Amino acid sequence: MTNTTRTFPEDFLWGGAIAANQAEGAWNVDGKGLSTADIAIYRKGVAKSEYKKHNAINEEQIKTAMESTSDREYPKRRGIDFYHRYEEDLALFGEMGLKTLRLSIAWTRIFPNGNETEPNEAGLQFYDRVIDGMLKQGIEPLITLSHYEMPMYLVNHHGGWTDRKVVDYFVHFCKTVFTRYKDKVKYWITFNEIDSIVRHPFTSGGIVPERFENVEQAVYQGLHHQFVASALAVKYCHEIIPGSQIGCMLTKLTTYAHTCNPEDVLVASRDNQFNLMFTDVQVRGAYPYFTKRFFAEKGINLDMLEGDEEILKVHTVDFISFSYYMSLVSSVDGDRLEQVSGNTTGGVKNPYLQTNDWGWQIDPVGLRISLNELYSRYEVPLFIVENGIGAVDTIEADGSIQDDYRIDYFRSHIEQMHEAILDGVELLGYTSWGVIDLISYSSSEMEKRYGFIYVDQDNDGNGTLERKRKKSFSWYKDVIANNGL
Ligand code: BGP
Repeated sequence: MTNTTRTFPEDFLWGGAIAANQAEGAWNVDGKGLSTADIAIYRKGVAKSEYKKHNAINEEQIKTAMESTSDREYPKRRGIDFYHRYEEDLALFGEMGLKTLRLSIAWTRIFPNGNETEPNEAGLQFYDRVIDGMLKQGIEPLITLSHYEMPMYLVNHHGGWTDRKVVDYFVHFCKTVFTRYKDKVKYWITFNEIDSIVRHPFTSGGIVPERFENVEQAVYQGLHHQFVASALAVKYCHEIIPGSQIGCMLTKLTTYAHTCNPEDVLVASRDNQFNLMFTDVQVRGAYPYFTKRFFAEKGINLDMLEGDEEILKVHTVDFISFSYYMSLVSSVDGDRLEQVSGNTTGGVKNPYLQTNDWGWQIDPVGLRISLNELYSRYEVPLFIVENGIGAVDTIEADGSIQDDYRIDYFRSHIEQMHEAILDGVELLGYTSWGVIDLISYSSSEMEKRYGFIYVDQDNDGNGTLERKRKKSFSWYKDVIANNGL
């Protein structure tokens, strides 16, 4: 029945999100192996509009990074030292009243090379402590199994996700953590932004472009293996943890047509269709009809094992989770028109919207559109697991951080989320991205801050790492205490 009362559901999961690769640091502690996130390059000084070109990595850069021990050059190695400061951070999350915290388990803490039979006990013990800490604060864990990383051993010896064997290794990792945390964790997510392998094949897929003759073939083969691995994770999650809920995760990119010229509308509709290809496979259990032509035109031939189609069909997800930061505009004349500067996904500038300093177009109504679009297409519960604004914060003379722009961003998005619930969309919860400041994915910078909690660290890693409540901290605390209203 449709909910028409002006309220959020009683058990709505208000929360925050972080990921191992951007928060933990401690990249070489307690037996952890190297992962792609530890190798991703710091792009200090690179113009924001140049990001796209810098998403790739070459042999020489990999060699240098593998030999380096610098966490100045490679900031994700130091994160915000959540590895050693998690107790203090969880206490702050508890104080804010978070009902859930989304975080990821680093594969390389549990299996340093990714392919061992026996897990690294010290890695498991770290997550024992974190999960117990969450439960002590009354915070429901929501765990991502793969968030922008993969063991470097598998990158160098198996071509990343292009090798079918990696599916087995990943499934072994999943079974290990399901078994370990089965009595404590109910909510799981398989691959963070599973579509991201297309935008950054190295971080998400362990694919080094120059090692492949046909990079697109490698990317879609890697994606196919991730789809199968994700479906098998769903299977074993349900088997090992009765009553568990496991979802897929998508970068939701609401895309508008630049004009009502049918050619523009067609381009935008195809972009939206492509965005939903990833959920089509994971929710409906099969590649959608349009992928046949898409793959044929690109000369892509997927190597599928007998039984793959059945695996995808049977083990579909319980919910769809997604990130939402911005909307995009597509045009048949895209190349001639003014582009949105900076953001990694591109597109034409929308004159009706403002952007943050990184060119991401702020569009709360687009969130309502996205929620309705996803729900009407699939009719399964949704979960917003990333939303927020990256901004440069300033510390005032009195030591406070007056981040009203962040409050405005969240207020307007939460309002639209509420409208979508009134529209009838079934929404499990909302976790703000970077509930505490952490290292940005796309720039590896610290100055692109998302948190309600400030972390004293600059782009070069200088700072005390002290945590400070921003103005938005008490604002979000009130939102949760009043169940969103
Ligand atoms: C999503 C990622 C996150 C996070 C966020 C913000 O795509 O899942 O890991 O980083 O985007 O992006 P950025 O850090 O580049 O500003």
